[in-house]
Amino acid sequence: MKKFKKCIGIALACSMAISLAACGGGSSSSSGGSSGASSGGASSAAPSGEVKTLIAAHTLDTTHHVHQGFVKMDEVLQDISGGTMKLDIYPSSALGDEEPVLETQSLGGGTIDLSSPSGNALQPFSSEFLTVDFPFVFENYDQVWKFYDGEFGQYLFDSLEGTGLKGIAWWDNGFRNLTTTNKEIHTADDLKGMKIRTMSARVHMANFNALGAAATPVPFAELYSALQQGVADGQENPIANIYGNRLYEVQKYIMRTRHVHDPQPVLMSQDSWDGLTEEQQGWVMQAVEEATQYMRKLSADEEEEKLQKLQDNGMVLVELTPEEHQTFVDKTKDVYKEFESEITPEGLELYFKAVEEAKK
Ligand code: EAX
Repeated sequence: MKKFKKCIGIALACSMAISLAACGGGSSSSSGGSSGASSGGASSAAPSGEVKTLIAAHTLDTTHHVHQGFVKMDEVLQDISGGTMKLDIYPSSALGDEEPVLETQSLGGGTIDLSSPSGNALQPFSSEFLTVDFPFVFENYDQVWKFYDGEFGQYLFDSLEGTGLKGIAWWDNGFRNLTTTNKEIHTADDLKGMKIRTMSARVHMANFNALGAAATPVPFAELYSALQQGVADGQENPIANIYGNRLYEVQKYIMRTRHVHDPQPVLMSQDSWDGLTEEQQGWVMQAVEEATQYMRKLSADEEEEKLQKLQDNGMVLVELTPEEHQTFVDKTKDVYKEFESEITPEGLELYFKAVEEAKK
């Protein structure tokens, strides 16, 4: 399995190198003059006068707070490095889906330096990341950021050691909500037999199967057309993603289930990181920290506004009563048990302790 994945990763790295060259990414993009500042130069620091360009990839649209986070990071990076470092940002799955992008990053070589995937895309690299998808754990952002900025967030990043990936920040995707094409959902029973698109994340799939639906994994880039063609009867995503991908054109109802919070960590290729000077590493960390504060605030601030825009565009908001909401909680309360044996005892203990702390 491992070997097989590596082959895919290498094939992807090659095809991405070609597509990057075709897009004019990498070497030709330095604003500071030299054409030598490229994605291929990760193993040595850029000589003076050259601009070190980091390639950043994500799956979201340009209105999304993840994209805006990278834009902010680029601004800060250019500013504090005196114009010697910058980002080239590839949104909307331009360089591929989250897991293949991570595979490419993990192989090094600077084809892709940075990405910000859903936390669960890291599960093939560290099974400790299965915990991030456990349903109905956090109720608000205070709890979420206390949790990820604390000991367990660091533990998850540490668990990536040796994978070729380095976690440098915890960004936000958002709390996920259910939408459907033509059926109003009030209780878990209403979901029986419905095909619900999920990410290919195993806990998400188990969650929707436990609710009586048939979890149907589809890559994010294909979600709109999958819904349009009736491949699935509904899907689940944070409000910003539903809005940014115009899912209101193919979905009628939105239920505020907030069934799981989805962290969107920022990952750097370890090889790219190791190729930076200490000073450059310091700039990257300062830039990503400023971008983190910025994007978290943007995400929270824009949620209600984007929910209103979904309704302005014809979606019907279904607010669940506490009793209705509880039916979803009850049906999924044992989902985490299916995955416990894959997580280290040390990790599980730390996880439960950190959840309790975050909710105090
Ligand atoms: O990580 O696939 C999804 O539904 C995710 O929310 C998206 O790719 C952002």
